[in-house]
Amino acid sequence: MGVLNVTPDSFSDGGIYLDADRAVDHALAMEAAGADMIDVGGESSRPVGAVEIPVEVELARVTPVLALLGKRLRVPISIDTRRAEVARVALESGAAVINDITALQHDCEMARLAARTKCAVVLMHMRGGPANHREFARYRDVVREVVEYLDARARFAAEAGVAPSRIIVDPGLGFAKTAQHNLKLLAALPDLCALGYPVLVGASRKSFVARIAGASERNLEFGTAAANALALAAGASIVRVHDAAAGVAVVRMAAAMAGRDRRFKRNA
Ligand code: PMM
Repeated sequence: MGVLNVTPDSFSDGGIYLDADRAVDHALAMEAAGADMIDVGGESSRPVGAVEIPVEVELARVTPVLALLGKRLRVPISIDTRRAEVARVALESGAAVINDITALQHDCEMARLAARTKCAVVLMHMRGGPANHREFARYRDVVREVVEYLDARARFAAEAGVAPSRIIVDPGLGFAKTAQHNLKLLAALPDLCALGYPVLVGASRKSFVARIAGASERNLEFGTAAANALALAAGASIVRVHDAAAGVAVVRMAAAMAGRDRRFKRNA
């Protein structure tokens, strides 16, 4: 999943793709690099000081990009939003996935929309909101609490009419989590996979990667690649990345090592 943040203030790529034509070029380049899905977001979830924007602003950022992408992109589009109004417009422009970092909790219309349109839904774990989640990074047992939360949110989605086969879960690395919490969750991904839904992991360029691997561009990219490779080996199905070419190389290598590349079957 290649990330397309159409925001002035996102953590790692804020401001770069606010211009719709540049955003579209970047999405097409990620597709050409092998990305299987493009995640379009118009609201920053930047850890410090993320400012709540009106829904009109979010719509004004993503609508032109979605309109252009709908005609040109072959891979599915995912819309990264907490708001049903934004998701509805995106789905009408051809998006196939709602990526909701509040796991359908922020907007009570979201579950109904997902059920009605039969789109896929990413349910991510977070506590608090984009502006204040850091204050909520306290757990007795982070793995158990995240797994139980996502289990409950998936049940909620299914009860609202979302087919279980369209549900994806995400531990929400960096959202109300310290570096230690993120490491515990990455190590325990098989527990999350045991819920039976595909697992999405978003480690790309997050501050815990910078803290552990180093904050230079190169260190961030290698740190991201290492986190993604091990997440895939532990059962993750989707990695959300800013550098699609690097992400695709990691996914291909991990898939081949797991025996899923037909060209290199182990017993061939
Ligand atoms: N991270 C960010 C934004 N959206 N969505 C999902 N499902 N999982 C994530 O980990 C996630 C997300 C924040 O990262 P960015 O601002 O660098 O895109």
